[in-house]
Amino acid sequence: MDINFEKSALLEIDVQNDFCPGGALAVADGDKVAAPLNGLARRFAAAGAPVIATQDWHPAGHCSFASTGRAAGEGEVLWPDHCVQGTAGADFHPGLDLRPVTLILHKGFRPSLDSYSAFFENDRKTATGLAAYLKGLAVDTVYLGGLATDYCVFFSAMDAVKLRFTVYLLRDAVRGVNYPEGSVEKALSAMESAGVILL
Ligand code: VGL
Ligand code: ZN
Repeated sequence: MDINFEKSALLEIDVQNDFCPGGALAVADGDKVAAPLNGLARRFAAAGAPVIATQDWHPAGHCSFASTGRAAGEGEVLWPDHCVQGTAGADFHPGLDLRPVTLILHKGFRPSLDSYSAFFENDRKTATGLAAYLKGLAVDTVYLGGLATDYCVFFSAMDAVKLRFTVYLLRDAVRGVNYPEGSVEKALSAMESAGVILL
């Protein structure tokens, strides 16, 4: 793969224990994204290019947890308790090499607001600061992988397109929840239609 490291960043989305087999919100084969991400991250690091790892980072009792007893809004999905700050489930999967990572970004830490995207929270207005960070480094192209294809990877990719980054999705470095059934296929075709380049 020919990469312009001067203008590119690698985004490793939510490669955390709770999204891997045995975790609270396990994604099938979620742990398999680590190896391809590591290979690419080492190439970015060797070139001095930014590698950002995001961490879903919820306080206990977070609004996205079904355990709150809250009714889900229209089209909203509530989840089992997952990625609670400071727990083993919130830790990065041990297979993810953190040495090449230049920035760890926590998201979803506000009690009453969730954040699927690495760029904007689910109110679609509150910035995480990632766009400003990347613009500050003169990055115009992002390579994306991680978990989950149909949620955090999807929303991150769509926001990156809206922010006018060139966006490459690392097809072998993503896995999905696929809830509701068919959501992975739907997410992949929506990303392609929006201009995300599948690698
Ligand atoms: C995610 C559901 C809830 C994800 C995070 O990382 O895709 N999905 N929180
Ligand atoms: Zn979450």
